[in-house]
Amino acid sequence: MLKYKIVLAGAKDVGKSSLIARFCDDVFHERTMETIGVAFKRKNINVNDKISINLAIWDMGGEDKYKALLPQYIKGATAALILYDTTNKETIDDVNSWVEIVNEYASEDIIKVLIGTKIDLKDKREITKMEAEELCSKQNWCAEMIETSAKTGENVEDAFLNVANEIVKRNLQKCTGCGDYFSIKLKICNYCGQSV
Ligand SMILES: Nc1nc2c(ncn2[C@@H]2O[C@H](COP(=O)(O)OP(=O)(O)O)[C@@H](O)[C@H]2O)c(=O)[nH]1
Ligand SMILES: [Mg+2]
Repeated sequence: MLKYKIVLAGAKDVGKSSLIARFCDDVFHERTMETIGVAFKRKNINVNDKISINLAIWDMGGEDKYKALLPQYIKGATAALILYDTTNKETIDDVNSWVEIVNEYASEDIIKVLIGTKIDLKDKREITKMEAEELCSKQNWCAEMIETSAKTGENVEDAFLNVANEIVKRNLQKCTGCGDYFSIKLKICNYCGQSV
């Protein structure tokens, strides 16, 4: 089983824990417990019928005092999901500070995705998708963004699937012999011995 670490970051109450709960356990709670420090979950995801990868998903507490933990936890991460709340403008202003930490402490080739949350709250929306996309490219935060709702489940699976697809694209190659996927760092398939 191929294992990868992904880290969620973003201001308090943007919906990090809720996104993980929807993705991992298919549940949603209107009232959630504040994440103290760092929480952790594992989940397998199938990228196509051939590859199943195991995601170790790290949930960071959003308060400033926990921001100090990110440098330590982002090390060795394959992807960082940076969340803002589409119903709270302040949270997108906070994205920059999280991206800066990721850029400083993560490996250079880390996959970064910006995620807008709570799109079920249509009447409360303060940031349009277009505004977020513009900010994202102007500030050079990352290449990809997606909007989600942990309440309805909209785009939640897709948010993680996009990351998983990108992980596969960057890290694995398909063996011309057996058809299995193996690390791009290897010159010989570790399943059947076929050389690249
Ligand atoms: N309506 C709605 N509420 C959400 C959504 N995601 C999270 N929430 C609510 O926002 C609050 C904070 O969520 P939480 O996951 O604890 O945020 P965290 O601090 O980033 O982990 C909770 O009351 C959640 O129920 C969503 O997609 N839609
Ligand atoms: Mg939380």
